[in-house]
Amino acid sequence: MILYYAPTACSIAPHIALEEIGVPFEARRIDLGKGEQTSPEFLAVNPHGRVPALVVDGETVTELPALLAYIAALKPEAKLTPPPGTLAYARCFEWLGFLSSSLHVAYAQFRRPGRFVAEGSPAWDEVSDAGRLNTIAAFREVERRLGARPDGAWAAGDAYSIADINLFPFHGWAWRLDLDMASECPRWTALVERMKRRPAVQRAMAREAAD
Ligand SMILES: N[C@@H](CCC(=O)N[C@@H](CS)C(=O)NCC(=O)O)C(=O)O
Repeated sequence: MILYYAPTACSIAPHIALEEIGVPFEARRIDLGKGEQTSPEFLAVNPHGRVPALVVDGETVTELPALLAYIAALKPEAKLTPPPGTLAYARCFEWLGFLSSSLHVAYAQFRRPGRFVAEGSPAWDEVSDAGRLNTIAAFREVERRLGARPDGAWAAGDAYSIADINLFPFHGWAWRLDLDMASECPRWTALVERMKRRPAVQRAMAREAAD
């Protein structure tokens, strides 16, 4: 398997998940700042021009929820999803859906308004500013949802899961929002700090920092 990732991007989520299950994989870095996601070489892998992309048996799989669910299912013993049929299982996929369809899209509106309005449009700044507020609202919604969990719990239940892994990268983007995460999102911050103590998380972070 080959994981295409970019440092500081959402692709650290499948990177962590692959480290958690301990299967062999190759990590290939894409420099978004240099526009490598639109290079002919990468577009041949993912014509959508985004990371993460996971190549399995010559086929490319994209979209965080699909990648995380796929990786978790590769090694059920790692228990990266709650048992199917439980409420925790529903919560886990509720997180993946919310993060993908609401938080990530709001952040894209903030940072990449070109996905919403034409380049040079007079609405550019207004769209981006509204995207920032939408992202802050989504961050507060994450904290509210985590606050409904008992102290010390993970996002989807008593056990660590791909829901926590999916929450990880977005927390790191808060500095761009000018949001003080320690005071605004203390539960999310504590969850991320707990994750950083996991060897798999440390391995993924170290690889992305070193490459
Ligand atoms: N819906 C996609 C979103 C992927 C995405 O937007 N990735 C960003 C990095 S976090 C990216 O590749 N951006 C490059 C670009 O927009 O040019 C997913 O869930 O994987």
